[in-house]
Amino acid sequence: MFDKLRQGLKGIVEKISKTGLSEKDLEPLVWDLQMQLIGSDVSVQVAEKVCEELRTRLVGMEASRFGDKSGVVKKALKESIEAVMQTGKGVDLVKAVGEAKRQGRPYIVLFVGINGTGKTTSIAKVTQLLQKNGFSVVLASGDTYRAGAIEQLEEHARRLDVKVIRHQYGSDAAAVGFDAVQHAKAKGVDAVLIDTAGRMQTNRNLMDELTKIKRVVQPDLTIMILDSLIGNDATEQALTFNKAVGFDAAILTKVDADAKGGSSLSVSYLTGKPVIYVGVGQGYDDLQPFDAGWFAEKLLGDS
Ligand SMILES: Nc1nc2c(ncn2[C@@H]2O[C@H](COP(=O)(O)OP(=O)(O)OP(=O)(O)O)[C@@H](O)[C@H]2O)c(=O)[nH]1
Ligand SMILES: [Mg+2]
Repeated sequence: MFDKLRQGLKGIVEKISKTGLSEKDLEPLVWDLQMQLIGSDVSVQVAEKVCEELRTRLVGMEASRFGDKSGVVKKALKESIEAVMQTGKGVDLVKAVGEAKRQGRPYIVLFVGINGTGKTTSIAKVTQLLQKNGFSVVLASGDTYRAGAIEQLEEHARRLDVKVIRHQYGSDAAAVGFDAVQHAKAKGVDAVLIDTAGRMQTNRNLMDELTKIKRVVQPDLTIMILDSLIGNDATEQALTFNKAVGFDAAILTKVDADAKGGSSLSVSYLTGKPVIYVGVGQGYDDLQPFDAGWFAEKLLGDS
C-alpha cells in the first residue's frame, strides 16, 4: 500500500537530513518533494501546499540541537501531511448509527460514484462492519440500471444474511430507497444502505436522478466511492459530484493495488470532505478506517 509514495518520501527525508536547514539548502529538496508527490498522484495544488507546510516547519530550525536529524525531518513532513489533510470533522459511522438507534430511527447511507469504483462491494463491507458492531442492516437495490446489478447486491446480501429491497430494472431508484427506509422503520432495522447505479459526472440525467434520490430518502450520510487507481481523476470526480449532488465523506477503494496513493491526500484537501475508509481488497473485511494520522504514519512510520 502506498509503496511508491512511501519510498519517495523516505528518499527525501534522507536527503534533507544530510543538508542544512536554510532556505537555500532546502529549496532544491523541497522541489524534489513536490515532484515526488505529483508523480504519486497528488495534485499540483496539494503538493505545493504540503511543501509550503514543510518549508515553514523546517527553515531555520536549529537541527544541530537534535541528535536525530532524520527523525526531526520525518516528524515535520508527517505534520505537514496531516495539516493538509485535516479537513474538518471526520465521520464516525458506527457511532452515528448507534446514535440514530438510540433516537429510535434508522440511519440512512447513500452510496454514489462512477461506474465500477466499488460502490456495491463497499456496501457489503460496511454491512459486515455494522453487523460486527451489533447493528441490523437492510440494503436498497437502487441500481435499477445496469444489467445484473440487483442480482449482484442480492448475492452479497445472501452471504451476509441481510434483506434487500428491490424493484424491477428500469424503475425509479428513489422509490426503492424510500421503500427500504419504510421497511427499516416498520421492522426496527438500524441502518439502510442504498446502492446506486454508477454514473459519469458528466451525465446530467443520472446526476439529476441522484439529487432526486437524496431529496426523497434524506440520507444521514452520502458517501462518495472513489477508485484510487485512477489517480487525479478521482479528485476531479469528487469535485464534480460534490458540486452537483453533494457528499459528506469518501471511501477510497482498491488502495491495495495502488502503489502511489496520492489521491487520498488530494481528495480530502480539495473537497474538504474526509476520506473515512479505504478499501484494501475484495473481501468483506478489507475495509480500513482512514484518517490523516494513520495515513501519515503509514507513509513515514518505521514499520
Ligand atoms: N482490489 C480491490 N478490488 C476492489 C475493491 N473494491 C472493489 N473492488 C473490485 O472492483 C470491482 C467493481 O466493484 P463493484 O463493487 O461492483 O463496483 P460498483 O461501483 O458497484 O460498480 P457499478 O455498479 O458497475 O457502477 C469488483 O471486481 C470488486 O471486487 C478494493 O478495495 N480492492
Ligand atoms: Mg454496483
